[in-house]
Amino acid sequence: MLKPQPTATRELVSLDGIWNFALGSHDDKIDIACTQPLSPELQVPVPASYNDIFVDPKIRDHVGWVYYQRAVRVPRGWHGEKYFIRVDAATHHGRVFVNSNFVTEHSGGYTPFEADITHLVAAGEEFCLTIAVSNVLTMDTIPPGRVETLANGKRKQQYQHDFYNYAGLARSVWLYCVPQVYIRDVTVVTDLADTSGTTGIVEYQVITSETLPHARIRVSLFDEEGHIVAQSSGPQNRLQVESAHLWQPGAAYLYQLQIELLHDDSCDKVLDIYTIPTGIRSIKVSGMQFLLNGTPFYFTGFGKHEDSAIRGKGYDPAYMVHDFQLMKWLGANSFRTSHYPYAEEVLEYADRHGIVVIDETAAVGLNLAIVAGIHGTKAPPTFSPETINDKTQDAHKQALKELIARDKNHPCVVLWMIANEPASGEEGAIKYFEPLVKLTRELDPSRPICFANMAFNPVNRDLISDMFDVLCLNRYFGWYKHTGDLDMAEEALHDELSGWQRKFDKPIIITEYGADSLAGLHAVMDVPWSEEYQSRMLEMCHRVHDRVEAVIGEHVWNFADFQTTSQIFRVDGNKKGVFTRDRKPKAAARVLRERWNKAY
Ligand code: GCB
Repeated sequence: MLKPQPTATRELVSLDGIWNFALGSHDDKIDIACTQPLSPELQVPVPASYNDIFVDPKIRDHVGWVYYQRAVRVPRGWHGEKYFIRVDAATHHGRVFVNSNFVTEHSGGYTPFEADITHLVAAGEEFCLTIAVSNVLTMDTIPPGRVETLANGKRKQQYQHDFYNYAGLARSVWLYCVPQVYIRDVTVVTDLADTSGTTGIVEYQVITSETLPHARIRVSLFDEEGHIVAQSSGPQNRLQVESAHLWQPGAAYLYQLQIELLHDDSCDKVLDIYTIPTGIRSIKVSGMQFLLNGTPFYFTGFGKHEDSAIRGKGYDPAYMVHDFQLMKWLGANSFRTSHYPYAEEVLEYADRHGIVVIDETAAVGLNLAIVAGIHGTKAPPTFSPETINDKTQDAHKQALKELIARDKNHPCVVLWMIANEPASGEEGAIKYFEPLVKLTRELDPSRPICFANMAFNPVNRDLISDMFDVLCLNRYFGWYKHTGDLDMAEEALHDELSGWQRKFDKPIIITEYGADSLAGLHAVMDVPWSEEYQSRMLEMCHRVHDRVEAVIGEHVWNFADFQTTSQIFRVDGNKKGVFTRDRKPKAAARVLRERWNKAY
């Protein structure tokens, strides 16, 4: 799915800003009256989660639909064009209305959707745009959850993941136009032709709104100086670039792949034009190595969250750039979009600056043993008709399709993570995951795939790891296990990682390791929650990572402290950040800076 882009043939209007806002009723019904003009009594910024904007628990804890509304004018110059409303994210369900006419709906809170509204409003006209957004999670959604009705009649959203269920329009909304005949989609796959790594291959496939003769699709690859280095025609082809500048971690080089649809009687007349920033690089998993451009790559960095005070999961370019600067300061070369696809702007920035990304779906919480473990209750089976079932699997398939459709052309994305900490030791896991693995490989045969395994499913219990290319392990030795005893933790971590290496001979990335720490709490001894303990725990893990050959990467959990749902074992959120929520470094930052700034 192409991100809207202003080009010589396309225009784009941002609908970000202040919108009118209203709370829906306390059920799952859409209130059609809310698509009539709303009072401006409550107003919210877009993009932002709405939960922490107000100081009203009724809004923060609301379960169900809310309504966003604003007036929009279609530019008068768009006569004869096709125009679309595009919502970058509505968490978790969105319904779009144009002057009370229902236009489209979408489930999945972290991927975009759009609708053609050309037939509903004329160029030059103003209309009332309403977007209804529901935050409800059920066993049919990704991520899954359950709405509980309390004794006092209040509805409460339950879910199995650690981060707060922020909701709303957390990313941009756009009105954009394309010509009548237009480029609908483009897929770009790159590789290196030889082991010496000098000849780059760029394969492309273009889908147009109507079938065109070959000669009317022209594709040109420009280098960073603006020179054409390869050219071709037709909807699919393979370009070869001699002495290619490679997209390298920490040293990105971006070519521009320009696609033009030409008029039938003149090559000088361009009907539509779209450009894809293209990094030429190869990815290969070989034995216990992860090869980027033929060279073994060691991942250093973080599992992150889109999370900040007040705006919740709202996209904020200032936070984004600052986070990248902090990662660079530490010597991090990569991060994981835990636990959902991030705003596309984040991937564009990573492309431009050579930061490697593990891209994750929102399939988190597919494990009923974790919550049961916390509360000391007996866990129901995770995979059953009443719990994670065929409908969840359908939603998961859709989430994979949308993730890959959106992110497939980003050179920074080197690995698809299809789930975080599912119940991979339960019987139903094989039947649940087999079709998802197959689908992911069909959708993108060019990238390896993984899932994040959790401690309850060690090597002798996990049933699905053989389906994946890279083993990703989330491990908290020294925190959830052997708390405060780093000697025991070190031995146990080493034993466990060695076991995985022996059984699979595949590369291992430690996709989570870390400890909570309260900024400002200091201790001489190994006192959990102190900044020193967090540092010493990371150092302990690093000693082990360096001793296990298969370990090809480490992502600390988490980059920054983040908000969680109210729980007794969280103190105003999860404090495993190496930075506080407002991005002040804790002592652990120094440990990482020292380690990661030496070359890997
Ligand atoms: C995990 C989860 C992550 C949690 C983290 C923690 O294993 O993947 O979402 O936030 O543990 O801090 O408990």
